[in-house]
Amino acid sequence: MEKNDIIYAPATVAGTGAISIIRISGDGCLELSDRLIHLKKGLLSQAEGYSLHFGSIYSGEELLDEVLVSVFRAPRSYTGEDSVEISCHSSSYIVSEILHLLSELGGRLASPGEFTQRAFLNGKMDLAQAEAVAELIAADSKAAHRVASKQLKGEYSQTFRELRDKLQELAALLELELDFSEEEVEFADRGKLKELAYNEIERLKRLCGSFRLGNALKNGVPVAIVGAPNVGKSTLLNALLGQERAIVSEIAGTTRDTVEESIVIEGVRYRFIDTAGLRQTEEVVEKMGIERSLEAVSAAQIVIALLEDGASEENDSIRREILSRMDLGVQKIIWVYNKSDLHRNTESKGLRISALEKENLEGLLQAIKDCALASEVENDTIVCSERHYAALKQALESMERLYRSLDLQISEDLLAQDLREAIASLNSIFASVSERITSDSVLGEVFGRFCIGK
Ligand SMILES: Nc1nc2c(ncn2[C@@H]2O[C@H](COP(=O)(O)OP(=O)(O)OP(=O)(O)O)[C@@H](O)[C@H]2O)c(=O)[nH]1
Ligand SMILES: [Mg+2]
Repeated sequence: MEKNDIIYAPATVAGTGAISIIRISGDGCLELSDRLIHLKKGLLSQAEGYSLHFGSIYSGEELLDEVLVSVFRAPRSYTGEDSVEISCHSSSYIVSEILHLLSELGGRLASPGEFTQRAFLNGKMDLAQAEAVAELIAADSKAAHRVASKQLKGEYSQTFRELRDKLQELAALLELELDFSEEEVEFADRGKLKELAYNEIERLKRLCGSFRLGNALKNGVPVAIVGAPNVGKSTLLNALLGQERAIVSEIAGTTRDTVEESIVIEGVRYRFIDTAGLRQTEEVVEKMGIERSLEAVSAAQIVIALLEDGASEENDSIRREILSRMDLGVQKIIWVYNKSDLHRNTESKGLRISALEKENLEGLLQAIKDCALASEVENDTIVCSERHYAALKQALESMERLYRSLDLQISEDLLAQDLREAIASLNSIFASVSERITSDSVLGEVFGRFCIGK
């Protein structure tokens, strides 16, 4: 891949809208565009930056389309290079013909994410911001959008930069100790080092912990509906979705497999998962279904445990079973009594609903919303990228190793090595190109997941 060669790609999906946009970027792309597009007067290569032009594109002698052309001059463009955007009519024929002409004129079809990769390489954004571009495009709910746009604005990177700076301070303290080690003075006080390391470990832990929520906000909050057979789990799923998605019957053991459907409620996407009823059984297929139910419990952010009034003993064993699969530090559980329509005279306890009569579903929805957002503090950094999470975990491991070693008589060299590793892990999250610490494999991983044209 040459550094500034001319790349082009459609930036819009073919054939769906009225207009399609084709992007071109690289050294000499204005001159190349002049050979493709005929303006009434003047040339694109003489146009000012940030200007809009009307022109025609010919395929041989024949008029192909009349187009609008935006010119962005370096460095004030998305990629930081001279760039052009052609808005043409959204015919798949017109688009493919223009792409063909661009190729004949010497351009190269961009690879996925290559425009953003150039923006990164030209110092327009750091790595986490570049990733946020893809997240923003994929965001399909307000919550996912909010997380992505915070990351795009760079507040997110700032958190990691601060953390990295703290670790560098620690490294400096250790180095002092190294310098003086010949004279057998323990220069930096180990207690102080430990305290500093401890604080950063706590911060790393909090950030790692936010991944579960971040991932949920991005991909939808998984909400598992579990309980004994026949308590009305499938009825509840259907009621929440407002559609007959799962089969309901009075036969216990109707649902054999997990059934999943997602909806957006007040800006947050929820993935509701209906499961097979929990009970002792020897039946092979049902057993497999029940194992899946329990896996759904472990994987959920929120568990709706559906119980039946009166069935106290059965409820107890189910309670235990569910709780044994949960990490209550991060997962939330809502205990719900269903079929309140059958127990009108019972004293009310807990959250009572009737899935069948759609009674008090608002109460349940409120409880779900409270759980989903309880841990989301407005100004907190929420990690939602798998890649960042992996890097954070690595940094955390290195720091914990360092922390343990501080008590032992381990040489400063080794301590410094742990710190260097932790710093490198953090850098890999947000590094900007000027910091020269991003490897090609990281770039490949990040930009390979983009769509073409971005
Ligand atoms: N009266 C009343 N009946 C309900 C209510 N919710 C569900 N039912 C009935 O209970 C029976 C079982 O409902 P399902 O939704 O299939 O129960 P389930 O928990 O999915 O059962 P399995 O899939 O077998 O585990 C059906 O006959 C429903 O109509 C409710 O709130 N009130
Ligand atoms: Mg069911």
